[in-house]
Amino acid sequence: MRAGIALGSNLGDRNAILTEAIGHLRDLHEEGEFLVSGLHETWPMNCPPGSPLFLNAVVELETSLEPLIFFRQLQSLEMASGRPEYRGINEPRTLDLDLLYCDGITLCLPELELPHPRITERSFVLVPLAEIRPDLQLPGWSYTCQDYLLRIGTK
Ligand code: PH2
Ligand code: MG
Ligand code: MG
Repeated sequence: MRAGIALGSNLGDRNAILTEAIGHLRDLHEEGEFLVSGLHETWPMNCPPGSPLFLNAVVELETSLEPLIFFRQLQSLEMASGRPEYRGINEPRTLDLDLLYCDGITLCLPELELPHPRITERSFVLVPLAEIRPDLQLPGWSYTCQDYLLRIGTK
């Protein structure tokens, strides 16, 4: 199964944190191509006033783990980066790892929705995702990733 993961950091040494997280994701990757976008500095969207700039990236890898099990692995990596379990909404964080999609699987659980419901409105996800998977079209989408990006622009 190909899984897409959005990475974000706006607290601490963002570059080192994302680089290390990409290394951990590479360890979870099983076979075939490991796709990784560039690191993009982005303005905080829907965050508390005065929030620092983010560094964002997207990775696509191969895993045979069930989506929920894989999601728990991502949560463990977030915790290992020093991120507290409970915090205010969109408070600055060392590491945020959002599971974007697992192939064409759809899932609607309280803790995990697939595909991630806000991909198409977030340029900080669409820009790096379009770098590695421009033609991606997920369940429920009318357009490809590249088309959504053209519609909302890069801001
Ligand atoms: N993540 C959020 C909310 N806002 N803005 C940017 N630029 N990058 C993010 O990763 C981000 C955000 C919720 O997780
Ligand atoms: Mg997030
Ligand atoms: Mg998250």
